[in-house]
Amino acid sequence: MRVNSNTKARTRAAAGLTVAALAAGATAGAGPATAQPKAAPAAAPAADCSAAYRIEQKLSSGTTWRMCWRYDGKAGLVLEKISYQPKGEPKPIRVLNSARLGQIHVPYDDGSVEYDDLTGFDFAQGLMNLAPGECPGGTIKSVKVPDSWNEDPNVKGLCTTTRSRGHAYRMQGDTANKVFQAQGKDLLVYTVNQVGWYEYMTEWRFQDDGAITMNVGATGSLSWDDYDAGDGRGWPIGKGASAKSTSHSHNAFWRLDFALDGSTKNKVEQYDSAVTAPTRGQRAPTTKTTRTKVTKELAGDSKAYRWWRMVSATGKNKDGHARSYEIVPGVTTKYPGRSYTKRDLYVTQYNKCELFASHNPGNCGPGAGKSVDKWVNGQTLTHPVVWMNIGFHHIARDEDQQPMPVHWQGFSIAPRDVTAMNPLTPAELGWQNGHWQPRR
Ligand SMILES: [Cu+2]
Repeated sequence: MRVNSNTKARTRAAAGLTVAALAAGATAGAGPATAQPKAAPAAAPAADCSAAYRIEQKLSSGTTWRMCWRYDGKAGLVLEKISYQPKGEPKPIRVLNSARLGQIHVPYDDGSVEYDDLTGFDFAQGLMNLAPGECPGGTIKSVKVPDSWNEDPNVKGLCTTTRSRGHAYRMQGDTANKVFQAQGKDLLVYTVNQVGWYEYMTEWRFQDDGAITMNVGATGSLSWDDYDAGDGRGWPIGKGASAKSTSHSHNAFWRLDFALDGSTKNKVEQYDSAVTAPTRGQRAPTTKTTRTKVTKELAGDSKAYRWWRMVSATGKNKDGHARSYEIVPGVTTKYPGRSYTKRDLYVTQYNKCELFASHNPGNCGPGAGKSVDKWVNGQTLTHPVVWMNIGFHHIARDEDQQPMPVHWQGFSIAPRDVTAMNPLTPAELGWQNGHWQPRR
């Protein structure tokens, strides 16, 4: 059982003090996170939001990400109007209207309890102050929590920073001493939300190659009241076998409202490949890939050789190919215990009332249902919304104390034909598009 709201409020107040004490102990102005927000460049397009709610980062490799943020009383951080502008593109390319969590569902293995952390357990209220050192090299923005329980509703809770991710590419040139290589850079945007004993990191990673990776990391502490799994559904975590932590699942949902090239009339496609053993005369097995156009709402499952993409209704790259974003599912342990966790991916027709994958608070009309699986009912997709369900079965281990190391779950979306070439192609190689001929 988790702590109740009152206890949790006390817990959070105590944690807040810790952060304040840390901040007070730091030398004023010394932390990298105290860097001043950068002024918007003169060439910035018409603002989609006021400066306080704008995130704009030009990465050293030349790619600029732009977006607006707001903070929802249940969903927490919501990123909107997200656009990507690699070097060489004359203007920002809109990718998403809105990107946010859609639920974190936490059922315990012994059947004693399950939590819907966003809609039922005050995930958004639990926004935590970040110490400067938690946002290395970045900026911590102040977030006003709607209907805050605290005297001061403002939390220094949103970090935007950059991080290296290692090689973006490497290629040996045609002379022995020429190596083309680049180190990838990412914009990171994250918050930490406390729910009971847990602290969830909601991390959005915007890569300079156009990919977006979204992850939820769970840390904090194992639930203190769950140390007595006498029914054999836990794992011993203290000396001997007296303290057992009940195993449970974290089923995280994301809701992505795409708007490729500024239009929500995107098309969904599913690709499946089948591998066939060699027939007489063939030297190797053959693989055939087929495309299925998804024109109606979908409840889909991840599997080997399957992927989906969202295709722009209007935009083409300089090769004349329709722009798209591929959905790259992450590692998941699908929880079959509830109707809404039974499938990995849902695509629903946009409905402004459909915001949470389970226990949706809004009344979306008679018979509409309260969970995402119910909203897949055959509607034609003219404005598809993607819901991704990534599950993690948490069987505690001795190393989970103390604090519990962050365990991550999430997935990516990756550009497919958004640009005609690698968006990080160095100028010298810009001519090597398609079946190029060696130059003499
Ligand atoms: Cu857990």
